[in-house]
Amino acid sequence: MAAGPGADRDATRWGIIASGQGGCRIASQLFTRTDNPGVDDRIVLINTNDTDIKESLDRVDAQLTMDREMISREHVALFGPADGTGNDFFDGERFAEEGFDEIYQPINNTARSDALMYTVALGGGTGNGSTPYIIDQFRQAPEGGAVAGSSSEATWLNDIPQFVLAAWPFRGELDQRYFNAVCGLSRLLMREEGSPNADITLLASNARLKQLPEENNDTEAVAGAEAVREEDLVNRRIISALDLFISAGRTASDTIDVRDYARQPQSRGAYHGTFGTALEKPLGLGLEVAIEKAVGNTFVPLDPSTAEAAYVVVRAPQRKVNAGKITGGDVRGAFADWREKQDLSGVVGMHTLSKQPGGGNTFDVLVFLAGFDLTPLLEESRSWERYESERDRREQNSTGDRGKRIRQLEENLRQYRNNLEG
Ligand SMILES: Nc1nc2c(ncn2[C@@H]2O[C@H](COP(=O)(O)OP(=O)(O)OP(=O)(O)O)[C@@H](O)[C@H]2O)c(=O)[nH]1
Ligand SMILES: [Mg+2]
Repeated sequence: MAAGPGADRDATRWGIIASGQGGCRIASQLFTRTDNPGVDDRIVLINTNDTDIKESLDRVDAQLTMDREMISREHVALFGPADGTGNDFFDGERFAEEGFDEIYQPINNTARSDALMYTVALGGGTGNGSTPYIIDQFRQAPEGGAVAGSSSEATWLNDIPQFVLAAWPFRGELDQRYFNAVCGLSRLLMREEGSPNADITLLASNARLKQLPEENNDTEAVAGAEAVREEDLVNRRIISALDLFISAGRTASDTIDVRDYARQPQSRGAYHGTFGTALEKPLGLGLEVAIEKAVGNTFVPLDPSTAEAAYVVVRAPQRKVNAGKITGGDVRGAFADWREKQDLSGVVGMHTLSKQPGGGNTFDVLVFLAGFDLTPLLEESRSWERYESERDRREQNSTGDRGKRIRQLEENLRQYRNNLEG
């Protein structure tokens, strides 16, 4: 998976850090491709459990472009006890703290980059427990936290942008999953003492992604095949969106820099966002129609009029862009029209046209919305009620300190949402 034809020395080099089973399954998709623009092979899978990592790779085994031994040697980190966390994020966090060196070394060796993208499923204990902890430690690097003790070469982490793709549970999972999800969201958005943690938490609801209409031919063909698991469909959609998100800083006419993705939402107090995609649309279809379609397909339920920031990335075949069949001006115009129609003129945002090497007759659209009201997500699958019932159940079997921490996480999330409204 060497730097491919689209590689550009000036473009942002991303590193991917996947934690827990869901996170590792999402990122394992990347090992199936000969070319990962912007990522190459800077991918690390971390888990408490070797069997789960094997399982993630088994799922894509026939399509792997790298040998398994090499993946195990350079792209895998194991930490904590092999029997896992029993779905408890407090334990996931503690194991990450105790095993930080095991986690840090492969990241430092393999995922050294200009920006980090974490992938995690929020319903679990391992990914959910460890990811906010690692982000917090890296935010303090190179001077502070666990990194300072483990390496003097941590300067690449200094001020590094940290994004997280966080998957919300499917419908009908156990209460504990929604409990984990709510607590994990709070910990990604804010450190426990109340300052920001991840730069942007990108939310993707499994429940929502499962029910969205099939997006492109590829997915339809796959969906037609037998024994395709719902997670695999969801994961492919997530990877398609991440590809577009990452493509924006590369060979584009109006380039969106990775820091723009964070800076503008953050100036409005927004540290969360989501994607919507419209893939493989025929060139000639109105761009505004495609943007609307992408907004209708957001990865979490939301009201777009509550967004604080909106970005649009259009990716089209290089030959068609060079021939003027689709231009940066077209994208700018469609983005402006759409914003006006949606009454989003006051919202910050940017747009870009990125070029896909080669030819073809279709284009892809990504919208990235940030800072929207979280209520529809917290109501989805009765997530909040289920969080509360698990919280109350735990309070009855009181475990002192943890009970206090849960209240703090809840308060932080409330505070974050209030700040957004203000
Ligand atoms: N998007 C997505 N979600 C998944 C996938 N596999 C599991 N999940 C979700 O992940 C949640 C469970 O988290 P896991 O990632 O399995 O947990 P973990 O991080 O390994 O932590 P443990 O609880 O210690 O096993 C559930 O809510 C599932 O819906 C996947 O392949 N893709
Ligand atoms: Mg697990």
